Amino acid sequence: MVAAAVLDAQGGHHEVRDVTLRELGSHDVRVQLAAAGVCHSDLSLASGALAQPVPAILGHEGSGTVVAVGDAVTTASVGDHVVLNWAPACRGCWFCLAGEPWLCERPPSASTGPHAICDGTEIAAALGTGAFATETVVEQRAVVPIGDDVPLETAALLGCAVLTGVGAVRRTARAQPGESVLVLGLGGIGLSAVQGARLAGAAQVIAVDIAADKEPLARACGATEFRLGGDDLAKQVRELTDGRGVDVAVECIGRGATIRQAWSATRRGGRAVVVGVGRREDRVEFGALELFHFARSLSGCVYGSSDPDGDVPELVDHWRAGRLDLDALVTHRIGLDGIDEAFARMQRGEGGRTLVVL
Ligand code: PAD
Ligand code: ZN
Repeated sequence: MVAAAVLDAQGGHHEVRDVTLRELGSHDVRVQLAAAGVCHSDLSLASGALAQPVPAILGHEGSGTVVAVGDAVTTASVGDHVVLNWAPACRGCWFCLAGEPWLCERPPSASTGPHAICDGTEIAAALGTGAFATETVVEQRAVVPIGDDVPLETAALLGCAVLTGVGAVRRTARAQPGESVLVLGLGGIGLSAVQGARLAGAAQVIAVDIAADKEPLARACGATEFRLGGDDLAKQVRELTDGRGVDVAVECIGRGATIRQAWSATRRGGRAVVVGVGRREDRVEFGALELFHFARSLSGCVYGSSDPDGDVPELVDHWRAGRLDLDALVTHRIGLDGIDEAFARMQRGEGGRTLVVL
């Protein structure tokens, strides 16, 4: 039996239950989880802002130890420390072959049955990972082995926040040494984007949130300036950048209003990247003439345009060299019974990442 935090209904609460995981298929691995980060995407899946069949086990930012492998598994062995990958690549579809595996159109969960069962009820795994549990079963391509020297608990953050936030700056926006970077929204994703800007060698990293207590967290991650968000944000940012606006703006909230602010704070010819996952009905408006006048680009961003199989080991190397600080992202540690409270804290804009320690 495996203990799991089960969400019965969108808009409902989590309850910790004993569940039976699906049997190990020949291409599957069973992972005993060490930790799982609580991401805003989990909150969106729980609240109904994003579609999710229920009952479900959420959690997609996980790390742990492989405890069993199917007979056809070649990429992981029992005892390996691994990070979960919520967008595993098939390596054969059009997107994978075009070098954009984060857009892979053949997710593994499509082919498998229910993830778990409790009292005869089938339970889904959100994003195929189901990391809010003591163990999970995933396809081998959904795990990335890491070295035993990486602290297994904080390694969980590599599986979403760090890959996404660092990738948004370095891969999606291709920030260059000496550039100015604005990060709007300082949760786990935004704080990771701040670290991504530092890694990229940005000369100026302007961190913005509506919660003033994010300032020390942002500075610990490499922010050179902190500002409180508001309607005059673009003006504040122009004042900090010789009247031009930033080279790169990264929105890590997922609201039309803040996407618009990120766009307005970007210099002519600059790049605005939207990492935040917005609501279907939300809208962003800009004038048609603005596109010509400002010649900015605006792009969406899935998983930081990262390929976890290559990018997780690279991030681990940055951690080894002291250039990436995983501890600086974590402000709370909870058990499986603390997820609803972590969501409430997130809605109040409190703290950095919360880790469910398993
Ligand atoms: P979080 O809730 O921990 O952080 C969001 C932050 O934004 C908080 O610090 C808020 O205080 C702050 N905020 C809210 N409103 C404003 C505002 N008007 N101005 C300034 N700051 C504000 O979330 P997170 O860091 O876990 O995730 C951030 C987003 O990234 C969220 O939309 C999530 O779904 C998305 C995400 N995208 C991907 C992807 O692949 N694109 C992956 C993972 C997460
Ligand atoms: Zn996430």
